[in-house]
Amino acid sequence: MKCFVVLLVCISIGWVHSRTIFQKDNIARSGEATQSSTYRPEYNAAAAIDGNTDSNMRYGSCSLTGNDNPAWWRLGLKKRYKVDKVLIVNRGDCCSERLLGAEVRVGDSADNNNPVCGTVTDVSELYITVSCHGKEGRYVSVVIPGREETLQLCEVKVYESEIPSISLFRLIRIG
Ligand SMILES: [Ca+2]
Repeated sequence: MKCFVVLLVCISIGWVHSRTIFQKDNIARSGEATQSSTYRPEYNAAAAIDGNTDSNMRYGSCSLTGNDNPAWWRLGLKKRYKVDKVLIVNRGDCCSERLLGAEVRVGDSADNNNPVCGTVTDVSELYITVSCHGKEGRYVSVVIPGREETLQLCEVKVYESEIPSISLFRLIRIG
């Protein structure tokens, strides 16, 4: 009986661990990105979801729009997700302040007219996290409203909300 309990505990630890890894997956990598305009071909929207967080624009892993009003970048996901948080890697070699006021929006509208999760108010750090608290949708957008601006994103990572689950630990306890 003791061996059986130990086995169950081991299985449940592995199961919980695997779920933890799954929940931390960056779902942005499987989406398709587009933006209001592209300053030069190498600064295309997909550079912000290529998995490379290099923040130096010259190394070709950042997206960059023209001077648009509004400038926007949009990620189309393969299905609807409940979004926990969005991590943005800002440009590091220049002009980080351009991202001030940028809004992260999540929803089902393909024209960026979606609820706002949060606004970038501090660009002192390269990595900016915006909490979306489970807002649901197929699209994640970064929009700079109200002015002409260039939008530059060296990486955007999107994390899904945790999926409620019944712990096997609990089942064991019940048993
Ligand atoms: Ca990148």
